[in-house]
Amino acid sequence: MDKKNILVTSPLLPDLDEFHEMLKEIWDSKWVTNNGSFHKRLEAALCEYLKVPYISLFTNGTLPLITALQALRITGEVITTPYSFVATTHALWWNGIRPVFVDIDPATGGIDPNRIEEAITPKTTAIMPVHVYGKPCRTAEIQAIADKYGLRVIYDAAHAFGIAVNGKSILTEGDMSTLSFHATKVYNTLEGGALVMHDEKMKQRIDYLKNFGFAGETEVVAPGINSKMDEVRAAYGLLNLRQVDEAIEARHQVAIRYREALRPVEGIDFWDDMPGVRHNYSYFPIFVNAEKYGMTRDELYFKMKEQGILARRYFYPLISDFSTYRGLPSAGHDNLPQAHKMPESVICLPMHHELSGEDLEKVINCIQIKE
Ligand code: T4K
Repeated sequence: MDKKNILVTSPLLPDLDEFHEMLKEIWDSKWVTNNGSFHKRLEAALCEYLKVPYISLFTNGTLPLITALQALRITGEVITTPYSFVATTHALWWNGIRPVFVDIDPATGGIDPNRIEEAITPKTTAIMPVHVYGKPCRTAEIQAIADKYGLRVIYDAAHAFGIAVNGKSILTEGDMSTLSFHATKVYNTLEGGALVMHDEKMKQRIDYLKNFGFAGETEVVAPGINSKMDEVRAAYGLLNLRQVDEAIEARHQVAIRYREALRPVEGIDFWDDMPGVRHNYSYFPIFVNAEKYGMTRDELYFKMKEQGILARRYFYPLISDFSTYRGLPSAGHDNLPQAHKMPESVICLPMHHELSGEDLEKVINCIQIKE
């Protein structure tokens, strides 16, 4: 049944024959995990591709968040955005940190720097913004506040693979940035993720932390965790890196067509590319203005579903509305007026490298014909 549906995304898969060859190499070596040769090769290749000084591979995109907080010894309260995938806030909770939600900037979907200072208390130790949909946050303003109050900045850059602003990788902002290489991302290693840092000492510390804190056969230097990427996924990642530019360009063409077709549709808003930014087109969110469009977001969403178009309402509900976080003082609606609007109007349209022209037009027609 899924075959007939138009899915929101589709994983970028390496050529199976090439993957078999790499698997053969792994089988022959009998070295399947724990910093093997494919792991080392992928770290080096990603540093070069992403133009970042140091990277550490992980088993998914959640553990780098948890580990970065551990590595920087973040405690107390952390200022963050409620408009993200729930893993962002969970990472704080798993470290015994109280999330403090701050409203978002509707122009980027990211945290509003103008609202950060009023949320700082003597317990605040860090800021954890998200480049949601890969759209860069207002990083200079965030850093200026962090510098003024002596706070750390950890970016959840799960969506920001390959994003650069005026030629500089967005992943070099703040103290550290995390990536997700989940199957649904622009670049994937099935499951996987990474942490990007500025110096070798921190890279070493992270490498210890993701391997139980082992700093040698008999020495444990920290209460680490096991979040190492294995050789099979590292090999898969090396192959996918060869084709990711092509995949991003295919997504770019989809974005061009969506924008061209949907610009005249009253009540449907979307973002254009930002000047000087290399985007990755990981998501294509549209925002439905029910009054102008004549249908609510959910009416459109369910109409699409009936037609087999499985778009997604990322990120609805807002994290601060989940029962786990609803009781926090910063979760109140009055504190987050903008953040409450976005999840009520957003639909992420199907967006991936192999979306066919026919499927693309079917999605567009469904939105253009309002009945
Ligand atoms: N921070 C942020 C800002 C994040 O967005 C995420 C993850 C994280 C941190 C944590 O990173 P990870 O620990 O996950 O690496 C998906 C992903 O599971 C999740 O990685 C992602 N964000 C989130 C935004 O979306 P679901 O529950 O929506 O995925 P699911 O299974 O419904 O898949 C969506 C669509 O993708 C399907 O309708 C079809 C397609 N699909 C999916 C899979 C898994 C495929 O075609 N093949 C597949 O194998 O969460």
